Amino acid sequence: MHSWPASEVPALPGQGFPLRIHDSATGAIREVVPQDGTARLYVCGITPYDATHLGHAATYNAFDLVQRVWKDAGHDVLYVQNVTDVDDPLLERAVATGQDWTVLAERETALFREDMTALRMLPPAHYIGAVESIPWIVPLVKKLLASGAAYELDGDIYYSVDADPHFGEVSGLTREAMASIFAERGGDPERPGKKHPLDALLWLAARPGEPAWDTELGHGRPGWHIECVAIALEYLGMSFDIQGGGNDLVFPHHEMGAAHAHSATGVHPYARSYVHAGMVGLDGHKMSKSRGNLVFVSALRREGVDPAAIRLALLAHHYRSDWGWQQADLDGAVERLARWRAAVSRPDGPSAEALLAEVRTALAEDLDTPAALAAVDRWAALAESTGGADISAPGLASRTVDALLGVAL
Ligand code: 5CA
Ligand code: ZN
Repeated sequence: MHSWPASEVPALPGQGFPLRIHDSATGAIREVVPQDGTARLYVCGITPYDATHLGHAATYNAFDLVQRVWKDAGHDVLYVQNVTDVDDPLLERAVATGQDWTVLAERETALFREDMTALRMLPPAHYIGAVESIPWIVPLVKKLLASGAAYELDGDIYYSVDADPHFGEVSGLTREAMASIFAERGGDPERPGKKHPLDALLWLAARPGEPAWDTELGHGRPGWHIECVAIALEYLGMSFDIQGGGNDLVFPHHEMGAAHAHSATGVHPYARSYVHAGMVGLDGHKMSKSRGNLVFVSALRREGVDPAAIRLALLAHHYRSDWGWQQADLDGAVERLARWRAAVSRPDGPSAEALLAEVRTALAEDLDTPAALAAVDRWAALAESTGGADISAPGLASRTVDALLGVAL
């Protein structure tokens, strides 16, 4: 499917620093070293049954910054994102609201593109739907069946978690913890006939009233984890740099993905780093489509909120922390945006070279956006109080904020 338009990334003098970022598998902040100059990133995309909420936006903001830091450090970036355009929650919502599931998915995906464009998120080079990826999923599942890493159960096909000796290394969870999370997040540990309760669906035989495709695996539709593996392998290959998403995807989604991919290719690791953004909540609960406690990006835009202020509100929180959205987040961001815009609108100001270095340093160290924002605040305050004689400073400060934080002043 088509992606969305790229906003310009202004050129900055000099070069940024190598990205160091937290990896869930090792629990450490490590330097990411792209193998051949090209940094490869896969980020789990939306399931398009509702509009983009601020939690989604926060997660995509984090991975947008990853790309900006990489580009600033001189790398090309190959970015891939999926759309889970056929899956249980989408089909259930379509039935509940009497809509055609394809119409629902297309409408919400279109709105997501608009939101991402308004927020100046860099677009993926490949934006791929689950339905589009079926031709790559089928041979992968066949391979898993042939090697004994997958088995059939009443027409469905399961991945056998015992097939991968590395299973468990992404999340580091105990089997007990896995079992309880698996049940909460769409797994079916109780189903009779499974070899292991944690075994995950690769392929679902057609259910009455549900969409299905005729393939060599039979009439059915793909499971969720294999969708992302198939798309990532098609465009990035094994051992790509970062598998990203929110921390609700650590287990089972990214654990299973790593295992499916290892069993299918014999190569380890699937991704060099697994990077996870914190959950954004509202009124004490994770913002989620199923709970309905949502603040939509598109609703804020309709109310006339400047998308740059939405983005600044997200940037004020460290990407790894879980936090609760409050009106004060937006009010603070609107006020900060006005201060920054006033500062870069002056004819001259204090030199912005140190500011550029500070923002680069902060972002390269595990995307420390609160520190980056504080550096811009200090520069803006100095511009306001003492002024300065550097006529190139407002332009450089503006380009720094635009190129590295994605906020156009
Ligand atoms: N389609 C799958 C991924 S393959 C999916 O999880 N879709 S989603 O629409 O539920 O979420 C899209 C992205 O937003 C995922 O990376 C997810 O981890 C992230 N996300 C979902 N809810 C939140 C939240 N409340 N806060 C932060 N990130 C969130
Ligand atoms: Zn995914």
